[in-house]
Amino acid sequence: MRSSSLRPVAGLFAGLVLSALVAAPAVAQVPDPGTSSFALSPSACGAHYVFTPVMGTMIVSGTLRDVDGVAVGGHPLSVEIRVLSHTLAPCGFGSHSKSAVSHNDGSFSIVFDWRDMAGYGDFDVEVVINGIPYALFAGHRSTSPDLDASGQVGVIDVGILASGLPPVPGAPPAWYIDYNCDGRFDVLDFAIFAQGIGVIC
Ligand SMILES: [Ca+2]
Repeated sequence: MRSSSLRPVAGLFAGLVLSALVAAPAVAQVPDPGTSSFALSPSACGAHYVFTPVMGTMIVSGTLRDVDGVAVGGHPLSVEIRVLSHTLAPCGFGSHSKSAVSHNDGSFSIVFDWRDMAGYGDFDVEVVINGIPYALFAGHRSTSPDLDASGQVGVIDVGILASGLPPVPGAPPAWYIDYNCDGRFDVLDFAIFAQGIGVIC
């Protein structure tokens, strides 16, 4: 008696499940690390980035694709900068973590500039999707005129600059004061350093 009264309900439930399955939209596309592609823009100095108010950007770009190689649009992702050493820090309103949403063709592009990279030091860049690391660019470093990452260029930065000078003439300077990456410190590097003087970020 009881089971027969449940039968119509069970049938109705099965019907609802079936219609839901038939009417269900396609499963949301999930970016696949194997088919998606990621790139880090090269700097003028290779893995050594220089950020000043008038020069220096770092672009992390790529295309998200699902396991079948189909572009995944409208998907959120973030790019994280992992600071490994020294004073590297966000400048002013900048950030070491930036987010984007992939375009319809799966592409995305995130730009870091001088407001995001004060100080100097080594860092890795990681692309994170759904909390999972999808790409890692390791072994990079950056420098700026604001060597102590205080938000402005002052006497402490000049002191750090001086500490990076070569111990003997002709020897290479510390990498973080060789702003134009030519292996020596001269007036050209100081001119780049001076771009940060008077600029508060
Ligand atoms: Ca130089």
